[in-house]
Amino acid sequence: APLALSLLNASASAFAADVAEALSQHPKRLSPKYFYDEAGSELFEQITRLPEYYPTRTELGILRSRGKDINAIIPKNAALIEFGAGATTKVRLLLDECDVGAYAPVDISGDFLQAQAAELRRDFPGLKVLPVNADFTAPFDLPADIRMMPKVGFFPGSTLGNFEPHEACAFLRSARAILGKDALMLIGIDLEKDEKLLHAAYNDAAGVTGKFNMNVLVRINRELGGDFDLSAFTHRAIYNKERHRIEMHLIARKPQTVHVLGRSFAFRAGESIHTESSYKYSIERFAALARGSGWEPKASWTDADKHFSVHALMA
Ligand code: AVJ
Repeated sequence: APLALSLLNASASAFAADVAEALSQHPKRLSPKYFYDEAGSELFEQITRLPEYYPTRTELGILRSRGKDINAIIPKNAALIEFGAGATTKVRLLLDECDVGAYAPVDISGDFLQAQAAELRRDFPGLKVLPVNADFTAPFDLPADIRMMPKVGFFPGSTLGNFEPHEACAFLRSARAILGKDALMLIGIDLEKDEKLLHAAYNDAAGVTGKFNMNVLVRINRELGGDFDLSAFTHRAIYNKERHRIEMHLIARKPQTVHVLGRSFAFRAGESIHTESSYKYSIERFAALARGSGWEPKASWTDADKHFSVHALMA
């Protein structure tokens, strides 16, 4: 049977185990890493262009306007290691402005990496492009060619905000161990702001974020043989002020029982699956988190409205 065959696939079984465990939690939850199948990645690219979703364009504006300041503090002929390299828009801004000798995008999706690497080699002939196919949340080996070069980590997009604070600290410690002493790290961090702006950014009028959120149920149905009735769930993003985080939820409209992998999960009307947290920091709270993980804040830049920030940390 196709389901049995697909479950033989190692990643499908990891997906299956994670989903079964997460839906058994109280409250029910799912890991945001499972949003990014092909449809989810495309929906996220659409989100970055939504008028309400300010983070991407604001961070690009900072990287563009502060490129010279960033170049002034990174070591010459640096090796740039990007954690979770998606689209290359942001790194191209750094490559245009900064003296970078090598670029090592680290991502779990190998084919996407290879395609992007080929384009970068074409556009930046002098640059060594060394893709690393790995899960950046766990230790990985840097390519031999860059081990003797000064290292600069790059983690844009406030993707660090998807981690619980203790996980963010653990990731920053791990990145420091991988990059080594004297390394620099450039990190994009979304800043706390007017709740109306935060709420709009995750509940866009066009409903793209809702489709992005629902897509994880589509993926569970397709890849794990689940029977989620998509019309029986609705997207909601709330700002949890005391936790400083946007929470994305899928709310059950009515009582129902869902079956996945031979297990059944009962939902009360109004019960939610917590599918993602996006933590929002202040400059000071992020600096404290960085220090707690062994990094020393060296500089930070924001846009004029202080909606978003880019931080330079020293190992
Ligand atoms: C890619 C994780 C930074 O948290 O803002 C966008 C993902 N979720 N809209 C974010 C997301 C809903 C985004 N990150």
